[in-house]
Amino acid sequence: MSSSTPTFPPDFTWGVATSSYQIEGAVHEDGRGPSIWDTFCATPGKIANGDTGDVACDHYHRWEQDLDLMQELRVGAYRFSVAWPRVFPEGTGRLEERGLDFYERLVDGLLARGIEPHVTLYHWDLPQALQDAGGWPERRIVDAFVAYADAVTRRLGDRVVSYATLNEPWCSAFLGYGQGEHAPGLSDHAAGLQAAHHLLVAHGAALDVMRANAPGSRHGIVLNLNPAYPASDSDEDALAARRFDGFFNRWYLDPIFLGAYPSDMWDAFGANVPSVAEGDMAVVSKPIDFLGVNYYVRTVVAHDPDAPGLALRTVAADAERTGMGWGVYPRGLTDLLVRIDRDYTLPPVYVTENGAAYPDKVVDGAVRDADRVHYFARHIEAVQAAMQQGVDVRGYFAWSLLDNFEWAHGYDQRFGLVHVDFETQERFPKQSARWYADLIARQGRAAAGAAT
Ligand code: IFM
Repeated sequence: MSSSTPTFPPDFTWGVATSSYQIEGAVHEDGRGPSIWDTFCATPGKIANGDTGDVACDHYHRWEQDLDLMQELRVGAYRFSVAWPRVFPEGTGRLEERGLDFYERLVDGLLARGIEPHVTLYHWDLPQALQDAGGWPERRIVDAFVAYADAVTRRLGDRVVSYATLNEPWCSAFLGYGQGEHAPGLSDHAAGLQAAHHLLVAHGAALDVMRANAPGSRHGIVLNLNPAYPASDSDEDALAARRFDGFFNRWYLDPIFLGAYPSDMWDAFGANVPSVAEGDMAVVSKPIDFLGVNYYVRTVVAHDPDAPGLALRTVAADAERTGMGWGVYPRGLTDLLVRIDRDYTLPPVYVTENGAAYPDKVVDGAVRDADRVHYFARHIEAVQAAMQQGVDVRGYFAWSLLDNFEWAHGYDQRFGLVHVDFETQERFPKQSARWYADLIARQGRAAAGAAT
């Protein structure tokens, strides 16, 4: 890093993130039940190359090696998710202790290495049995989630620094039930909105038991937020951007922080709006200790009267793109953090995911991923810019520790700081991992007051 290395507060959290289905493999081990992603992967045509999470990074067996890698990279925190079907193979009822044993070993292994555990309860791998009973669009899933949250927090307790109920409910609901791109693969707008509502109710309903079981932990939620910019100065484009923002961001932020769905979107969704039981919004808007923000892209939006639904289209505005084809716009992260801080009364914020896939090349046993280094450097500066404008950001988690199973893209897209050879399961840090380790070390030195 140059002399322009940003300086963060000494207690700022520097972490890496992963999720269960994307790295664990071992899908038939220790009593794990099937999840909707096992089923989706087995459905021809859903995943690139017919890839599955059956083996993934084999983290279930190689977790100690992966924890050692984190320690080598000097990360202070690890955000991972618990697989619901390892804990309740049928979704409810019979508890599988061996599943909890695995996560307990992981938590203790992290603590032994001086790394903070940050747990996400739900990162998309719903037990298939619950989907067979209707999945997130069915109200009874709320009780099942509360029982699951109870079991995990009861076992892991205060050893975990933070618990997020959900990761990116926008994806679970709208990609899973509304647009069919993710498991369980339904394309039903109304089902997507009802799923979103039950995800939010489940989040709020679980908080009390989570706090009772782990009073010393922080409890919150992780949202993927996508700032919308109008394609022109016209009022029509400004309104279209506002609608996109409503669909993507406000539909989740408003219920959590204001206790109501945004009225403009409620009207726009018409007959597809979810049924909301009395008292639900008070449950959804229970206070939380932190908000996790996942940031990857911004979206430029134009009014399009011929487009179905919200009468808008997205415009490709950013010349620089990642391997996913996603535009690179670091300033969007600053704008987003400043804007949500202005519009809501926020608890402390963590950037719980940020990162990029690039078509890495292994040359002479190394991956020199300068593009990823550049991506991270600019986004970390963008976080600092938001903090300088008063946003209370407490931490940053790079996505992801390892190259892993990137959902419908299978293993084609590599987000890792650490390269994984999926044939041999050999891992080695990329240039970006060394760079991130160096950044963390420099922040540590700055914290200790030493010259950099
Ligand atoms: O890999 C995903 C992760 O599971 C959720 N957030 C976005 C990442 C990149 O697409």
